[in-house]
Amino acid sequence: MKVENHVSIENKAVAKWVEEMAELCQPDQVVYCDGSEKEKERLTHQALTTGEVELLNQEKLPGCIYHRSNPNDVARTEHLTFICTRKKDDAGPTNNWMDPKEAYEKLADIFKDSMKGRTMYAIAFIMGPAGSPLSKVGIQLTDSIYVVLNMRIMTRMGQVALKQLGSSDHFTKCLHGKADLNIDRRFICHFPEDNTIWSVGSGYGGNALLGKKCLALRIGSYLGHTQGWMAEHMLIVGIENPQGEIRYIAAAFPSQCGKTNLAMLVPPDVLKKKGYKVWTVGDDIAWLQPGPDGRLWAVNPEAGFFGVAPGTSSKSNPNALATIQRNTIFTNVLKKQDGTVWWEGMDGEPPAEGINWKGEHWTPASKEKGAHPNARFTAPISQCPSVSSEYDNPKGVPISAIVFGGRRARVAPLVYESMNWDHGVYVGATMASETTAAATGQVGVVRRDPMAMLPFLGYHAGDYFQHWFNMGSKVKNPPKIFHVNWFRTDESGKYLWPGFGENLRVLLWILERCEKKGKGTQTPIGFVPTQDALNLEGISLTGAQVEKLLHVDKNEWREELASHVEFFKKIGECLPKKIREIHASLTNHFQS
Ligand code: GTP
Ligand code: SPV
Ligand code: MN
Repeated sequence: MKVENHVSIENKAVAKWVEEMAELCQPDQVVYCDGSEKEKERLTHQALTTGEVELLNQEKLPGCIYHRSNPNDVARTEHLTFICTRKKDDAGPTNNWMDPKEAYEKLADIFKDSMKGRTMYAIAFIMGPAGSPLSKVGIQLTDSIYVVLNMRIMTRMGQVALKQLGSSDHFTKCLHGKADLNIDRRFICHFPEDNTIWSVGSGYGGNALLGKKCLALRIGSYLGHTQGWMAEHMLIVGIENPQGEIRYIAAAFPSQCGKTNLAMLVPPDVLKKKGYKVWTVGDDIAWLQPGPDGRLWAVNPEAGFFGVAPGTSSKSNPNALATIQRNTIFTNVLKKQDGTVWWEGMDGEPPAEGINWKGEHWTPASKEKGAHPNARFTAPISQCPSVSSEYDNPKGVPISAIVFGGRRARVAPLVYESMNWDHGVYVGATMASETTAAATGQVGVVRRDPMAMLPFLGYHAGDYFQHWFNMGSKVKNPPKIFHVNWFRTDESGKYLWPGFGENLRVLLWILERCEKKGKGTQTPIGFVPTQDALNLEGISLTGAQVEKLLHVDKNEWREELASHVEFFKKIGECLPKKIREIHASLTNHFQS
């Protein structure tokens, strides 16, 4: 087996592990990546020759490439994702579990000789800013150039990561292989006790870019639980007021529920004119830890966006659109005749024809969508016009408010503030959302998705809730906790709230509440803005619409609280007593 070193591998633990995995997978050669521009060019060139990626119009989209994944491999597969702890109970009732020994054997069978005729790339990467005490180093092995090219956008990769690792053997071992992309031989297995991830049979997003959901959330949440920090499915955004002060908010919404959009929000004109600005720190994942000043601090472990393309337009998310004009990888969107790209919900008329996400000729009359609903762009955060100067700060940013949210046509008001940290944890733990195309399976079904982490927890959900309670007592000035819902509808199914940039109005109320200023009415579920508390200058909403948006319907909430009990049953004995106590007290509030 040939080994190509573009970096010098002095770390013995790394070299030994790579050798063992190469022995298993039998690639023709092993290539250690350095993360350089030259390497990117070389790999892109190779992937173009095999058709793994296609070149887009280099005049209009410089540095951009296109990838079409296997049509059976276009979203995360939650039913094929496993937490492999020695004790089944440690994975908890919300995760699929496999015995580690069985999982290693089963996957080794699939990995065995699977890279014959292929190259194995070894990618050292950091999740988190270089030099941050919160950062973690991983080594990913993969037989997909598409994955390497994505990892170099999404993470700090190559030399910089090996330098940070030094001679330490503390790194997450991430083995990834496409094998034959057979869904019956697809498994995404996490071994938190061994700091190891094995993923086989998929080349898509969260299944294959192992630094993202696998390391930064599943392994991360497990490490956070043992080490006293938190790994969360949260965006991080900074709001600058006209006085030039910036406050940071972290918000957890399930997949395809608006994190990227909120993270890159463009203020509506009336607020822009007053001097409000919005800064993007992260759009998907936050690692949070108590700071020495008694506040909670957050870093974004990623260096890029793996964002949902459909629905991205100059109206909904102009910052995203500006970010993806160069050096971007487009996956499963529609490729136009002129070598540019299109998706449903983009500006202007649909193109007269193109090649759709399945590789078929497409016209607006086609039954099939042009872009897959979970089509994505991969782009460096540094290209975002609203990128925060703090995104690379090893210390992170202090968090003033935590926001939970989901897609709820009914029940949940536009915004409400929890009564205190513990009640806020309850709000997060019992949140629910309608399912989306980010994972395979039915779309539009309401499911409980605690803290938007249901598919991303690396341990028992009950212990996770307790960890949240404990973190609150570790932080002297914990952030206030809120819940938002941009997706409430009227009788005809239309969204009541205009959303997108207008969401800043809600964030401003949230920040006012953090400073004990904004006006709120107490309801049994917490504080909602008074009718006049939200700044609605320049948008046309009637008083009746605002009332509907903020309404807390007693009957709906009684039903909602009753259904929480079903969820508690699922969590079982590990459910913290405090959750039941808060449930009892909320139920009481609704007795009258
Ligand atoms: P993941 O990357 O899967 O974690 O998704 P995300 O949470 O980052 O969601 P994203 O911002 O990409 O938005 C997903 C979909 O929700 C897109 O189709 C958006 O257009 C839509 N969306 C986002 N914000 C709003 C909003 O405020 N109102 C409405 N109605 N739709 C929104
Ligand atoms: C999500 O599904 O929450 C994503 C996309 O951010 S993936 O990387 O595929 O998990
Ligand atoms: Mn996500």
